[in-house]
Formats: sequence, C-alpha cells, structure tokens
Amino acid sequence: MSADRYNIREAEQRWQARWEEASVYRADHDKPGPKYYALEMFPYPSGRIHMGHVRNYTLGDVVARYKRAQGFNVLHPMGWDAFGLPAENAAMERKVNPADWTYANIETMRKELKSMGLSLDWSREFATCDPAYYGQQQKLFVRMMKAGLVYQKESWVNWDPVDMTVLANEQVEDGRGWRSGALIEKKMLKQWAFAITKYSQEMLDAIDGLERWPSKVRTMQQNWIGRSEGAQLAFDIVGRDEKLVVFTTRPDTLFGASFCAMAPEHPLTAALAEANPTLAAFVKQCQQTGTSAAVIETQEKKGFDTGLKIQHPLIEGKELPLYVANFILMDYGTGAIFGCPAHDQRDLEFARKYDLDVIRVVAGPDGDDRPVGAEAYTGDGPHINSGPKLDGLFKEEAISQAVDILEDLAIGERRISYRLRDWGVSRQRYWGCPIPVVHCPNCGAVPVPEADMPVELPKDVNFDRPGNPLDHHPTWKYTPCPICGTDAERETDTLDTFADSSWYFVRFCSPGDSEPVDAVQAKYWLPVDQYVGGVEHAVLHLLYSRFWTRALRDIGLLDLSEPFDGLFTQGMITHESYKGPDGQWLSPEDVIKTGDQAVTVNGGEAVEIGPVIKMSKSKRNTVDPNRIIETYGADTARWYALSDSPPERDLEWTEAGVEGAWRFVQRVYRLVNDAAFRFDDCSVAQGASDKQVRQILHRAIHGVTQDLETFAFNKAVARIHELVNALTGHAKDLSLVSQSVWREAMHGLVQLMSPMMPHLAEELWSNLDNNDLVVQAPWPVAESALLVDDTVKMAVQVNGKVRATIEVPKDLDKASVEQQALAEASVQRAMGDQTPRKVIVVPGRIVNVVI
Ligand code: ANZ
Ligand code: ZN
Repeated sequence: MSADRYNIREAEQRWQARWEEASVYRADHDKPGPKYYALEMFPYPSGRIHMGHVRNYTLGDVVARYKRAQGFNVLHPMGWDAFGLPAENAAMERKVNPADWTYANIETMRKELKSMGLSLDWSREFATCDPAYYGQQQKLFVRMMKAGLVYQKESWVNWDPVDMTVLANEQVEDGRGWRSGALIEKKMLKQWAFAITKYSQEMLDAIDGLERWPSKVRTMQQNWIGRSEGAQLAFDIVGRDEKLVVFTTRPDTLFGASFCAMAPEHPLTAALAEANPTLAAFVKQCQQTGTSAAVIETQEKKGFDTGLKIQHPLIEGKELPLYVANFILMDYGTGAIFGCPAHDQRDLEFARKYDLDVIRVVAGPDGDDRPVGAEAYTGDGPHINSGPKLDGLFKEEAISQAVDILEDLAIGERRISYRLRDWGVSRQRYWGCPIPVVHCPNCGAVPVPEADMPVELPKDVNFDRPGNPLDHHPTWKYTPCPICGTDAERETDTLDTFADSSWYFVRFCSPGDSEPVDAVQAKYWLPVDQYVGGVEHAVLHLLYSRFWTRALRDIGLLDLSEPFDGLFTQGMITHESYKGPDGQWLSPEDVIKTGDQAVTVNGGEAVEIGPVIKMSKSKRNTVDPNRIIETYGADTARWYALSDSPPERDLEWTEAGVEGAWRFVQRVYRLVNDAAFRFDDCSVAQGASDKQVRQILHRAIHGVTQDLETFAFNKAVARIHELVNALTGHAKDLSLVSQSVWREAMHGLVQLMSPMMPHLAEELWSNLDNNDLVVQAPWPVAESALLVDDTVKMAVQVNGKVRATIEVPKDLDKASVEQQALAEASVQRAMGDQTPRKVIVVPGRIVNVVI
C-alpha cells in the first residue's frame, strides 16, 4: 500500500487543487475567531519570481498558516505592484505594449507563486495598473487635494534634456542621466506634491509605539524625518535694506562665525546674478549637478564671493563676507547659513579653500583650546572666545543661552527643522496612474469629477519619440473643463509608483468595492498584524504608507494612524559566484563543482570560485526557483528557505542544502506513512515507552510554538529534525508504544510541520485516515505536565567540597536521597573509613555530608 517514495510533484499539485476547491484560504470578516492580517510586500511583475520572493512569501505563509491553525480569522492576500519604468523600457526596446507586457508577466508569476502552495486568498488579487484600482486611487488623490494634502508647487528637479523627463536623484549618476548620459540640468517645474511634512512630528512621535518593528528600521525612519532643534536668525546686510535669514542648530558658535553663505537658488542670489554675469555663470554651473543631498555632501565645496558684507550681530564692527556656495540646499532651513569653520567640517573645508578665519569657540572637555587643524571639533566642552555670557558653558546650556540673548535682541527665535521634504509625485511617464486633474485657462487646476473616473491610460501610445507619450498623444489630453466647459488640457504627468503601494493593504480589505475604502471591512481587518518584506523598503515605502494611512484618516476614510503593527525584514539570499576563463560571470548551471574545484559544463575549463554574494542577475549567481520546485518540490524549497539561518539574516543557497531538505522530506514521509500502516504493531494498552514518546512530542509542540511566535523559524526546523530523529528511534520497536500514543505522535508531528511543508503534511494527514484537511485542524497544545522534568540533579558535598552529582526522582523522600548520595563511589572515597556525623538534605538542590 505505502509507496516507497513520495511523488512530490503529483501530490503538491493535487493538494493545491484541493485547497482551491475547498476555498480554505478565502478570508471573510464574518468567520469566527479574532482577526489576523498577514501580508508580504507585493511583487513587481518583472517576469519571473526569484529566490528573494520564495523566502519572503514562505516566511509570511508560515505566519498565516500558523495563525490560522491557532484559530485566528486570517486575511492573507496577494497582488501586483504593476506600474513602473521596466514596462516602458520593454515597450521601447521590444515594441510591446506596457500593459500586455505587465499582464503577461503577472500571468507567469501567479502560476509560479501558486506552485509554492501559499495560503493566499487569490479572490482578492489585483494589480495597481488595473483601472479599477487606480481609479479608486484617483478619487483619493482628489479628496486629498481638497483637504490640502496634495498641492502643486514649483520645485527644483533634475531635468534630462535628451529624454525630456524629470529624474529622481538616484537616476543621476555623476551629473548625467542614467539612460541618456546627458548632462543633467536643474530646472524649476510645477510639480504635484503630497504634504507629508504636515505629519513630520506626528510620525516621529509614533515611532516609539512601533514596538514590533526592528529597531534599525525605526532608527532609519527617525533619521529620514530628521528633526533638528535650532534657531532662525536675521542678520543685517551692510548697506542694504534687507536681512539675511539663516537657520542654525549651533547658535552657541556664533562668535566663531567667519562667513555667511546662501544657496545658488536663493532669491537674493538670483537678484544679484541679474546684474552679475560671472555669478550667473557660477549658479548655472552649480545647477548642473544633481539635487540630492548625497551629491551635495560629497562634491567639492565651491563658493562665489558676492562682495556683500553681513554685520555680525554680537560683535560690533565685525563684518562677514557673504558667499553663494554649492553645498547650501535651498529647501532646508532657510537656504542660508553662517559658517563656523572650527566646528563644522563643511565650513572648515570651505574656509581652507577661501582662506577664511578658523576661530575656535568650543574647547575640549578638559579645556584643550589648541587651534583646529584638518578636522573640525564637533565635540562638547567649555565655550571660549564667546563673551562673558557664554564662556565656560557647555554645549546644551550655551545653545539655550545664545538663543535667549538673540531673542532679547530680536535677532532670532527658536525653530525646529525637519529633513523630510514634501513628496513630489509628478512623473513625466506613461506607465503610471494618471493624475486626475484638468488644467483650464479660466479655472486653473480643476479636479476630475469622481463620476468621470477612472481617467484611463490610452492604449495606443507611441514610444518612438523621447518624452512623455501621454503628452504626445494626438487626442488624449484634450478635454473640456469640468467646471466651465472651455477647451482645457489634462495633466499628463502620472503619479510616482510609490503612491500605488502606499494604500494597497487598505484595498485588500475590500478589493471589489465601488468606494476606495469600505469602513466596516477596514475597521475589522486593519492594521496589518504582520508585514514581511525587504529592508530596502525600510524608509520610503513604509514612510509613505504611514503618511497615506494618516491622510485617509484625515479625509474620514480610516480610523487608524499606523498601518503595520508588526514588521519583519528578512535577510538576503546569497550564493557562490563563478568566473570563467575569460573573466566573465558564470551561472551555477554552467558549472560542475567537485569539492572546492569547479569546471565549466561545456568544455571542462577551469572556473574561479568567487565569494558568496547576494544573488543578482548581473553576477549571474541566481538559482531559478522553478527549477528547484520542479526538481525537489515546493515543500523542499520552503523548508530549505527556512532552515539554515535566522530569517533576518542572509541565507546562503547551496545545492547540497536543497538536497538535504529533499532527503528530509522523504524521510518524514517514510516515517509517518510507514507507521500509519503499522499501528497494529503497537501494543494496544499502556506501552513501556509511552511517557517518553509523549514527552518528546509535547516538548516539541511547546518549542515549535514558541519559535513560530518569535520568528525563530530556523529553530523550529531544527526542533522538528530532533523530533523526527527521536520518533524514528521509537519506530524501531512499536510494541513498546501504545497505539493511541503513537497516533498522537504522528498527528502532532504532521501538524507541527504543516506551516512549513503544507503539501507533505496534507498528504500524511490524509494517510493517517483523516477526512478533514490539516490546514483546518487546530494547532496542538502542549500539556504542561509533560514539559517539566521529573528528575532533579543534586550536588553531593563532603565537608563543603562537591564530590558528586546525583540524579533522583523529584519527589524522592529524604532518606532515599541520603542513601543514594552515600552510595556514590566518589563520596565513599572522600569519606574514607569515617562515618558521617551528620547528613543534611536540601530537597531538589544539595546533599551535605559532614564527617
Ligand atoms: C552654524 C553652525 C556651526 C552649524 C557649527 C553647524 C555647526 P542639521 O543638524 O543636519 O539640521 N545648514 C543649515 N541650513 C542649511 C542648508 N540649507 N544647507 C546646508 N547646510 C545648512 O544641520 C544644521 C546645520 O547645517 C546648521 O547649523 C547649519 O550650519 C547648516 F559649528 O549653523 B550650522
Ligand atoms: Zn474652466
């Protein structure tokens, strides 16, 4: 009856069909049990799934299955983050329609995900490029616009003059566009922006409450918001009826100021440049680099002396030169600073270059006041050279004192500044959500009425010309104004795709609803209880989602501020890398390894084995999940993805590791399946090994449960290995185990592994003569009586020296303990021929023999 070998492929497909037929993963808010929303970051449909997906979705699936078994009413949905540049690139390179390309990829990847046996409610699936989804998003955009949470602003952008598009900072490399290679210009453009900075402080404060988030992610969020407490100071410009307003976090260093500087985009710079062509040229030169803070921090500091002087506010007669400098950002603080070279590295580099004074005003903690050399002193210490009111004070006090002085003189006031900027979302792209606005010559920017949504993307687009196909389209943008009916034009920019992923988890609660959010469903399912994804999304995606959740709250759609109650960020998958004879990267499939030598499959040429690095297409060290699933089965892939390292750490993928997992699958199959047909071998009544077997099982139940609660999935795997080993030992002589106990052990084992290896578990569950599905069986509960050890170890001392350790039953009487202690050979040796004067037994701990 029992087949020797488990036919993985056949069984996995059979069980996937059964689950689908029984709709076991269909979520419904009417089902019993407390709700649990498990979610993994949804994939971009790039073409095929990769090992990172396998790990990510397996982790989330284990959580979902475990919670389901625990009686939670689980929502575990899946969809597609489907807008974005790769589809447009494919359109340009291969002349395919972006929509066709995207939906074909979704088709392929859905099949692949299904072959992993994930416990997903596929009935809720959507792609962000479905008009039904982005149409709802357009409604939200307009409602947010009416609430002042989206607005148009002029801002500086990276402009690629060849591709005729705005580029993100990350798309500018060495001052050139990443696709075109053209020199990037800074350009002032009207852009749509989300008012995320309205929530800077709120989002910062709420980070403390995100207790189930990794602390590194919380820190990254804090740094990104970047709150600085400082002061805003207004300085007189000599000979002009105008002030220079600067932002500083170090007003205490004012006596060390040796220059002032303003951004190339500062209004005063612009005014001066009109009459000064050299300055205008300098500004232009500054604007040819990217706008990102990273670029600005690292580039060589350059300045232009405007010739204007700033009156030092606290030192009579002292005037500071005013520069335009390339390291001053217009959109931070006020776009102008005073420079204190002794205590700020950027200022110091600038001062060395332009030969400005370096005046030390903060000594070392022990009074060290030597001049500053190549490195600015940013530490604390008593202030010097700063007048009677500041000298001697340390940083914190000096800052506060300095602001008091400046406030008294009406020169300055306390200010808080945030690094976070409002989120510019306009993209001159086709494959994104159209911004639902019509520009009318009479009425300005008019939102499209909700009744006219979705504003759909046209299908007939042409990628032969550079620039935005929506803008070139012969008819699409022409439309009457929704208010006055005049000929008007649609906004042709589309939304940053980060917008699409900022509320998809809300939409999963009511994916088909005619309104963007169904209040009842959202209230029931949200927040997401466990979110799992890559740490590369630890800043932007999470921050934007936190913002959208608050925005939806404030337009009356959600009763919630934080979207993700628990967050888990998994490590990467790594693999050995290989280089062929001419230095080119080789795929693992092109290589035959024997021991630590390798040769090419074709030709047997020597292969250099490189370091173990993150799997990536460019290094060709990827392994195709489909091949693994076809060869070894989904359970093997899942088991291996969970087994070798803690989920938050990197996992090295090796063929040997996969084979080990595959052998384990077969071993468990044989153990349970064979045993299932050998229940008659068991003693019917009480067996000699019953207690031992039950103890092993219940300790495993207890341990695995704890491991799954704490994301220690690799430990759970190790424990199941131990359990299988122990039970395999007992299976050798089943006459020592009673039938009911062996049944309990087999059932328990199958249930414990079911979140990780759901197909194998289902197959064995059924072979154990169950008519129901193991996914619907309640999680086993450990009997606490079986967890406690019923023997104790006791030290035996002779005249205060430990001579032996004995193991005795916990409830053994004192006389018997004494007897056993005195019988120990080492104790007898220590006593020699003397008889003990006294024996003291401290139950459960120690036996003291006094001679
Ligand atoms: C004088 C000073 C003296 C400063 C000193 C620092 C150290 P964080 O803490 O990151 O917020 N700054 C202000 N606005 C700027 C802008 N738009 N572009 C470039 N730099 C700007 O940084 C605040 C400090 O960065 C401010 O404090 C200012 O320099 C500079 F020993 O003022 B400080
Ligand atoms: Zn109008």
